[in-house]
Amino acid sequence: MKGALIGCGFFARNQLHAWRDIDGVEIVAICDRDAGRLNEAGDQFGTEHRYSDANAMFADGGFDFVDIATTAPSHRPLVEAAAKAGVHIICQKPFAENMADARAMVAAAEAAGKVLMVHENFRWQSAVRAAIDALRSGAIGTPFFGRVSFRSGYDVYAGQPYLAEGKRFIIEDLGIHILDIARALFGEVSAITASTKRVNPKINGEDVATMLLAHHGGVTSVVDCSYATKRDPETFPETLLEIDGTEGTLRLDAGYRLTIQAGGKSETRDVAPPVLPWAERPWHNIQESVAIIQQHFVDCLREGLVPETSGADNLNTLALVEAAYLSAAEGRSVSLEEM
Ligand code: NAD
Ligand code: 89Y
Repeated sequence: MKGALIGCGFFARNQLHAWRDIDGVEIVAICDRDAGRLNEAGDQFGTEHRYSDANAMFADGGFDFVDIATTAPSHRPLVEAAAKAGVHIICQKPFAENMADARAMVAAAEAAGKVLMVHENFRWQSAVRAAIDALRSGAIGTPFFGRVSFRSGYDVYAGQPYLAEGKRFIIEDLGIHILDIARALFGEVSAITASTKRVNPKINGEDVATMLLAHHGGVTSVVDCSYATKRDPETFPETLLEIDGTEGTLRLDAGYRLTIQAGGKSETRDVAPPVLPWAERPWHNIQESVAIIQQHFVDCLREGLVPETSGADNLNTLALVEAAYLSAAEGRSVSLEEM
């Protein structure tokens, strides 16, 4: 299976490492408007075909899928060009800048008969996946309350300076993952209420968001995110969980400790992710999930299956992001039907 990658920036090297490790997959072409980044990635990964223009790359072809690793503003034109070129697509989050673009991208891939998956990788982190699997297996009965929490003071602006510049920040960049985990755990959402705050005066967007979700299945969840939390130990980039069910509780605590209490028993497991050979702490958690989600994409292509985090599925995560911003702006609960 041959692939191409567009966007050789901060995060793409994780994706390139992960593709290199997947059996039977080769990245044969890369593209970036920035010649320095293009050549750095090309030299590191030995990629011969290098392009500054994605349309020229699609015109030359010679690959089965494209991995779009650029930031959101370029996603719609690139997904549409990929669909027109007749290749399968994996696209980074945030999938799109608004719902209209996201729906158009899903429609373009459907019309072309190509698979479109969003690189929504946090639900694929092995510690989070262990919690999802335990919950789905009924380990604590029927859940009725959940807290999905990501609080950190890690300097994400150093590697991703654009995060400090946008009018929107934490919900669109990070909260999107945490909201997606809430969906994976508790199902679809009927209404959301959100409040946001900017604590760091050096950035333009919000760096704190607290969201209350009403899920169709009856769970109430709190999704809270912060990049203004100065604490020791620093837990970046761990997502912590507290879930109450009719038969017990599940906790994913700092240090990747998963505790399930039910039927009078308490079991704590170490669910720390491995540090892959090309990974480094503290990013190893996210890096492992990149390898897992890309393997999932390849498995789905080979077996003709729809990826769990398909473009169509991700419309519901993106709708939560949009609804959260609307709720915070208007100071009211927002029904997802409004999206
Ligand atoms: P970046 O700005 O460092 O890199 C993006 C690269 O894309 C740049 O080199 C830029 O020149 C190139 N580019 C942009 N538009 C292009 C176009 N039309 N044609 C060719 N090249 C183009 O960004 P980043 O920090 O690597 O983030 C990329 C995406 O990955 C973002 O959407 C971000 O949210 C996401 N991300 C995801 C995770 C995760 O865990 N899933 C983590 C970090 C970043
Ligand atoms: O861009 C973000 C992401 O997707 O995961 C963590 C991050 O790099 C900074 O918030």
